[in-house]
Amino acid sequence: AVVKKPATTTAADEPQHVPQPLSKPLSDLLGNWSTFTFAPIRESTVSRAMTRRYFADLDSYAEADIVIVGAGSCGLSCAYTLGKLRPDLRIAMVEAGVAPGGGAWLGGQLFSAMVMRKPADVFLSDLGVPFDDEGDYVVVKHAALFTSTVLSRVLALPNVKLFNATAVEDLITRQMDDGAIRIAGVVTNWTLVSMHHDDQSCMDPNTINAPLVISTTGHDGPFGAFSVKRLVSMKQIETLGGMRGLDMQSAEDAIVKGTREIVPGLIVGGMELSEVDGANRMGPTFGAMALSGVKAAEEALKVFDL
Ligand code: AHZ
Repeated sequence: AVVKKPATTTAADEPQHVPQPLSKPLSDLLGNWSTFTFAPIRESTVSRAMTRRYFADLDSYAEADIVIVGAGSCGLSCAYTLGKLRPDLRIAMVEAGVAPGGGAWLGGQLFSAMVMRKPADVFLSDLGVPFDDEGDYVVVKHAALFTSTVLSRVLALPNVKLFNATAVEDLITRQMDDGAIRIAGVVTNWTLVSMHHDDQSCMDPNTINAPLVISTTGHDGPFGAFSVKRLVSMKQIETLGGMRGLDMQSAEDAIVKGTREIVPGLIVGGMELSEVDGANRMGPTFGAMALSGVKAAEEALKVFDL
């Protein structure tokens, strides 16, 4: 069981305007274009509107319940499932890129459509993403429809904060009574700052403490498989199995079944897991990424003793 730390206030605690559909055409409400003008503004007001919220979130999420590393299809599916099931848990998502979504903006091979094998269609239905039913598999007309929908659902949750353009650069560890190591959070830095580690003398990183980290950083590459590569270098796992060649039939089952807590405090899902287990890649079929995210969320709830 995990002890939750008290939260401070977050930017999400501020009252939000609830949008209402308009009863008239927009231009009726905007008035005459010849006399059109925006409400007044001062530059510092814009800066403060953004920085106040960002720093309130940094303050609040310095103690999170869960950190999800990587906002690709697996990480986003996980955040959606967890954030919706447990509004009491405060979830920080950390994404190295400016644009969240990872490899799921195209269906693969540079074509638009996204294929998901059944039973991943249940996840699409829950999200409200339409698809063509082709029997054993379904097709979303554009991968960006899936990615933008899951992203918008995640960002609308009051208990999830996405820190994008922020890379996880190390893991926080704690020694337990039996001598074993538990992962207890992440070390982060802004990507642009970290690019200058070589030409600046000292760049101190930021941190997020959390009793549980879910890593979904994708297969190996310049950024990918970050957490599991770090587990090897800190001698918490002996070696990586290395992602194997493409086999759609077997790869997706292996990723979903294998999604689990790899070392205490660190759950690994999505293609990062293929590097641990030596699982095959599946190429452009995305059901396993969605359902590995769902399973990672359920594994996380076990850690929270529920
Ligand atoms: O930017 C990365 C991407 O958005 C992000 N990421 C990686 N390292 C990070 C770090 N800190 C913060 N150190 C980091 N963020 O993680 C995200 C991974 O998304 P992804 O789409 O690459 O991974 P996924 O497992 O969600 O989906 C993989 C889908 C497949 S399968 C496949 C194949 O078989 O070849 N290829 C892809 C892209």
